[in-house]
Amino acid sequence: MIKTLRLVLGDQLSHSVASLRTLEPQRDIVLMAEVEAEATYVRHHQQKIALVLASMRAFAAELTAKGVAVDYVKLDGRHNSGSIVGELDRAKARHWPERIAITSPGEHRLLKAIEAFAADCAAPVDILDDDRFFASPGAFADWARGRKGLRLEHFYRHMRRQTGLLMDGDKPAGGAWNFDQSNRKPLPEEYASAPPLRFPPNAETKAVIDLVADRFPDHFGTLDGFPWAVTRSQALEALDRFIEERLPWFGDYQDAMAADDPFIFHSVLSPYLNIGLLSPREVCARAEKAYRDGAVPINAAEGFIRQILGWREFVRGVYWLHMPDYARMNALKADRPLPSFYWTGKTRMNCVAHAVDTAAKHAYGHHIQRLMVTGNFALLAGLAPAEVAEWYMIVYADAFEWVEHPNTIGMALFADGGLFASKPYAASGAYLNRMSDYCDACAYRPQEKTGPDACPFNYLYWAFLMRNQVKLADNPRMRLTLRNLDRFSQEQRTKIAESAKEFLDGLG
Ligand code: FAD
Ligand code: DLZ
Ligand code: SF4
Repeated sequence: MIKTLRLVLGDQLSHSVASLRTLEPQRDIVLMAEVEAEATYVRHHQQKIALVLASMRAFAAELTAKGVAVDYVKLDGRHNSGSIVGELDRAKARHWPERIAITSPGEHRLLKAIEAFAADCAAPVDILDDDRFFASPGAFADWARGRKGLRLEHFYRHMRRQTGLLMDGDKPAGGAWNFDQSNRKPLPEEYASAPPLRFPPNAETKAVIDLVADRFPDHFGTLDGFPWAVTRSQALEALDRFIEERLPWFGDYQDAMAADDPFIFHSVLSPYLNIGLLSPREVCARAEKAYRDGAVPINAAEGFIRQILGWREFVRGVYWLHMPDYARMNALKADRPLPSFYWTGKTRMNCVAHAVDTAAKHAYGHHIQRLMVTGNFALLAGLAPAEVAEWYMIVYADAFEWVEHPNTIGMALFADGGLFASKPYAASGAYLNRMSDYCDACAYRPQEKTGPDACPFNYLYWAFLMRNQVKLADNPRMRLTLRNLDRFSQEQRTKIAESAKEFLDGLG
């Protein structure tokens, strides 16, 4: 009889993950299972499924090479039950373990399923905290307790002090907590950025790619040119390359967008962080070292570390504090169905077409593309938050609910009523025109406010404010904007409403 059956999920591919920490190779068995349900509870991008399964196989091979017994269930294995809990049941019957160890899953739905399994299981089941993060859900809840609004900046400073990252004694390195003001530059006409490292698939990864193509042919996106690292050592190479070649300019151009450059100076490390090939601690430590060594400026190191030590931890805290209700929030009562161009990219809006195309080809979009193009459009057009959240879960390789839900429902759509965003991230075409080159080749004109040639973001922006004026009236950060709206003549309002109606009716 084996002592402990240890489950490792597809986003827990860290050798130090809690369920492996006290592993006794002679007496324990590690269970890893490829299951249909995890690929289809939302119909993930084909590249995401291939990334997770290929990385699981590589991780299992690493464990086996270390002398660990791994019970690995393949997707096309005989009698595969199709679900994680089904595979736990089958493994229990195969091995009769004394106990079962599971690192707490990253998504609420799977945690509930595993808790139900544990309640019914004759052997004790230890559901262990996933401590690969800087802050546990409990520590976040302690920090949040009694606060009126949850603000990233307060949490981030708390985390800087707690971890000592970018701190000189009790003072922030570089003399300020936040260098965001210098991180909003549009790209110059001429610039050069090195693209992220690509990793040609080995035979096992190719087999997974074929399997995914066979089993999930209708899922969004393409598998062509699958570029992803599937092992920790490859992910470390990708990290090295980013620190050397892109981090120095990350800060300056963090908010910029370019039609021909989907990655610009971004790290493209989120899938590796989210499935456990890299740890947030080591990634932040590398960025800090580059700053201390004089290789990157403070606005780059700080801007990058803030995303991981700040935003990534913060949104996870919000998720666990408010699930399951969070997934259903709809403070602005938005109910328009997702237009088909979110899948096909067939729209005259060049910025949106590019965002969808980048998602299909690369299973990627950088933050401003997600927030200010597809997110902003969804906010302005009043798309139903649950449909939008499902879209974001589907189209990106890094999508996991704990990070995707707060970013979509809270940050992009303000559907949580401003739980942590101090105002909606609504913007007209002027913002997109300033921060990107999409408008140059667009059928619409960013300078025109209404009418058939006007950029839809322009009239949808004001129509959004008109529609939500009462709901937003008490928001101090909206006062100036709403005062501007009050100055509009009835004729201007009518033109905006007509243009918006015509455009939205045309969405079908
Ligand atoms: P970089 O720009 O290089 O940033 C470095 C790292 O910081 C990222 O790898 C990521 O781990 C972290 N990070 C940056 N911004 C955020 C943020 N807002 N929240 C949490 N972590 C952040 N990120 C996901 O990992 N998974 C998602 O499913 C996801 N969904 C999103 C949905 C919407 C609507 C929006 C607006 C943002 C979403 N994000 C999500 C956050 C962010 O857009 C991605 O983390 C980032 O674009 C990943 O690309 P990168 O690795 O090149 O990031
Ligand atoms: C994303 C994913 C996919 C596509 N497939 C599997 C799988 O077959 N087996 C597995 O253990 N994990 C998979 N995952 C990751 C899970 O969806 C993830 O662990 C949960 O969403 C919790 O974050
Ligand atoms: Fe997007 Fe408007 Fe610019 Fe066209 S004109 S690319 S729709 S912002």
